[in-house]
Amino acid sequence: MDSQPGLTSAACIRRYPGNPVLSVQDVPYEALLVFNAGVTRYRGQYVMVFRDDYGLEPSSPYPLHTDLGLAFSRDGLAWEVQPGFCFGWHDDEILRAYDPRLTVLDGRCYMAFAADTRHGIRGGIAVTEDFAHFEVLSLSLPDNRNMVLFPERIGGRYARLERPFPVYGRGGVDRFDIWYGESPDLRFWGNQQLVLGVEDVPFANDKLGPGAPPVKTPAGWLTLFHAVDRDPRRGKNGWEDAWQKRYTAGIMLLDLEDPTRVVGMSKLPLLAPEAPYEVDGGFRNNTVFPGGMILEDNGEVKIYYGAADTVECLATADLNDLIALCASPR
Ligand code: BMA
Repeated sequence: MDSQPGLTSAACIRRYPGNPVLSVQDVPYEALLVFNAGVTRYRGQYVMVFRDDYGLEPSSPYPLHTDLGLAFSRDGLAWEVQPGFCFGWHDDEILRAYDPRLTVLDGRCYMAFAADTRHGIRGGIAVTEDFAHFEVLSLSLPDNRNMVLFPERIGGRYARLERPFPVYGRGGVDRFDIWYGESPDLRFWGNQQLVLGVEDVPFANDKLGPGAPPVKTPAGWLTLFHAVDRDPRRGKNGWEDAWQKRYTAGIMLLDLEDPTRVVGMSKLPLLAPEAPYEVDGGFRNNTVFPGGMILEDNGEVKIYYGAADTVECLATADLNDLIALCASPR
């Protein structure tokens, strides 16, 4: 499949009228692009760890640095950014950490993240209780990223979704799928199994990746993912000379006891780039990248996503509508 037609968001999706919920204007230190945040509720407040790309050389469209910033909120809508980066992880080998996803488990907050290193892209898991000190528990082999940790043990083991990047084995092009892995201690990971192949998602022709950490519902683990379609005819659409990809968000339900089993998946995107802040004026337009999902007591689901790799946004939907969207068996 070379290209995809226009894609639209599901009717049940409501974009927050105050979008974006976070942009560079809200950040009291150097910031050029703030996006792809992890968001959770922890100890009575909403917490957001966001990606901040900053510094630019005049001749290049690419930011020089990436670190992670921290914001708190009482309602998940208005955010107060804390002074300074909370996770600036780099040394001679590790170039940057980015795309955090937050999971509260046994009263502590775990952060899965991607790390660019001199020897490949790796998926990491760290733990914190105060967002000032993080202990890195594991770092995968390259190339792997988009890890999300489930909020409880499954079959007695910690569980995650992940997205390795096989190249030779998948024909030398992007064809990246979502996998499941488990661990006795969050340090050693194994028993990996395929969950969802890119060929099974009608609105993707390039790659997939886990989105927000899954949310437990009576119908299964509600799971967001990003899906990419690439069209070689797309030209300049952001800061780079060409940006051929479109990132949409998909939704599926995984079996509660055996999350390697997809019990239903929407055949259409949940969220597709349509709003001005998703399709225009950003670093990489036509990109929505979900990283946080919160189920409220009244059944509202908050979905946090990076838009155009430039700002952080919020959309909401009712839990029952999201479950209904997944009703079609895969
Ligand atoms: C992916 C990641 C994301 C980013 C997306 C679109 O590979 O780097 O952080 O949002 O590309 O640029």
